[in-house]
Amino acid sequence: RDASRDFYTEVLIVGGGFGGVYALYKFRQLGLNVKLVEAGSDFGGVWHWNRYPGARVDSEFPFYQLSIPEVYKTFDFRERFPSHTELRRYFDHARNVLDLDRDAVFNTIVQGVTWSNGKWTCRIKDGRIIACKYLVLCTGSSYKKHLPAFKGLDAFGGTLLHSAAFPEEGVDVKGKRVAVIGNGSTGVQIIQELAKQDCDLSAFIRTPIMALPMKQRAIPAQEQESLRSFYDALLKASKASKAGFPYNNQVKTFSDASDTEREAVFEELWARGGFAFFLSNYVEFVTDKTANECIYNFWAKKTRARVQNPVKRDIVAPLKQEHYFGVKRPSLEQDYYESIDKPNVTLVNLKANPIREITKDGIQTNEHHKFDIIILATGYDAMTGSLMDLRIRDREGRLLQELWSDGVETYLGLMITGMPNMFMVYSPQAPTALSNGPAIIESQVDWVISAISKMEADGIKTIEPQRLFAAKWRKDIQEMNAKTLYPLENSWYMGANIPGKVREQLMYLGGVDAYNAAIKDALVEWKGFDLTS
Ligand code: NA7
Repeated sequence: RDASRDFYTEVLIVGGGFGGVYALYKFRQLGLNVKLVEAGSDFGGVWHWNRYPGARVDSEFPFYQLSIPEVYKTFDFRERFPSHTELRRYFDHARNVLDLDRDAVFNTIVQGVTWSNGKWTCRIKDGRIIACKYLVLCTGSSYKKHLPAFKGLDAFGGTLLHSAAFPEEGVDVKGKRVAVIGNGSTGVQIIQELAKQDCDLSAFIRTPIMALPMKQRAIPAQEQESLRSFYDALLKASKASKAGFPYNNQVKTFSDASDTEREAVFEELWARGGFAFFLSNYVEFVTDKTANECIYNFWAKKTRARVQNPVKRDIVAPLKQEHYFGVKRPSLEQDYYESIDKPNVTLVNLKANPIREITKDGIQTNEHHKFDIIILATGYDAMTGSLMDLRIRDREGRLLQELWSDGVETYLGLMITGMPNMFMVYSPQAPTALSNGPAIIESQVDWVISAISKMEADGIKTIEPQRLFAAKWRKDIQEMNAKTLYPLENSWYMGANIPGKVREQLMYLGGVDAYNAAIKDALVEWKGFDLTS
């Protein structure tokens, strides 16, 4: 083994998406020696990997950015909901302005992490070893791709792609027969885009998503300039909100509002576009079946009116509610419902005709469909997959997979018992996927920075959560979850999209604001932590 490329750093950040970039920026300010390793060849995280046609974020301008003045003062967004190319331009800009490359090592896949003698040792796939005192995992929620175990998947003779692994040069679909399996937020964007191209498109739909109108628009330069001086305040406000956007909440409860008032609220939220209809709606939709049905009915009325083909209409927006609204992640669309109406688009309802196998030249349901290209928009082993792939062992040598074999246990969604000085960002048991990404990422990184600066100042060598506190954090989340409709849908929030994964709520449900209060409180007197000095 060539040891010449091994190194030690005080702080090692794993992952170069929003979390990693913000952490690198903050650790430099703290004056610690810091390095960032990234599996890909560039910064960007999900925006480095997701290059499929139509890829775009569902968080609106100006909230989907980091509160780093050097970057936001000099970057112009062009659209209310930026595309993947615009987001890569954003990361390139951050990279140049902050000279991020100075502390970054790309194409570096961590595949073994152990603790001994007061430091973490990371084994890299190519044999290098990197050691550190503090390990900060910014590996994201959606890194480990989910490839369903379809019989015959390997036998397909055409082009098989997962949505997160599109070639940089794109895929030519002209004149081709293309299948898209899945209609989560990814599938919706791909279907909407490919439907407009000269191809025969088939969308395989198991659970129809409830997509909401994006109301995309260009951001004029003048509007951008007039808002720029408020970015700092707006981004702070997003961290003090429920879901990472400073949206309004309803003043009246669902049950106190009359039918006319409810209808007016729905219309107003619908007209705003984006996630307003989801995040500013009556909060009871999460717990109350009647409120949920009422919101569903409004959504179905609006959506059904956009689909002319009656068979397709019933597949994507059934008249009678079959699934709860908003407890599986909704997504945003521009003209998805008009797109699927086109004659070159076929919908296959997988509830009636499940996939039996993938064949050499297509997909077998109760009939055989021939394809040149199959796109798996089948999601991720979300929240835990990227962490487990690091093959982290606790101080006793037990793998994270063993520790979490009966379910995830973290303290504050930030640390794991038995894993001192290891911090997680955009992690399970935080409001992660229920929040606008940068808002929760910054909240967590800011906490890690405060914790480590306090440790350094007070001569504390290690911190580690006490088991009782971690167990209570977990129990509180699951108890809160039991009072909601989340357990009734098979979402990746619940780990329910991956066969064999423990079915449990993976998100903290109290909102970004309450989460921030809880983690700050724990820091005051190191509540729930064991320290060594
Ligand atoms: P999602 O949201 O997990 O969606 C995956 C889709 O793939 C969903 O429609 C699934 O149907 C479908 N799927 C998964 N496995 C199968 C099998 N075996 N057969 C048929 N259909 C299947 O992933 P996305 O990439 O769209 O979005 C991930 C996140 O990225 C998103 O939430 C945003 O945060 C951004 P199901 O609903 O399980 O019936």
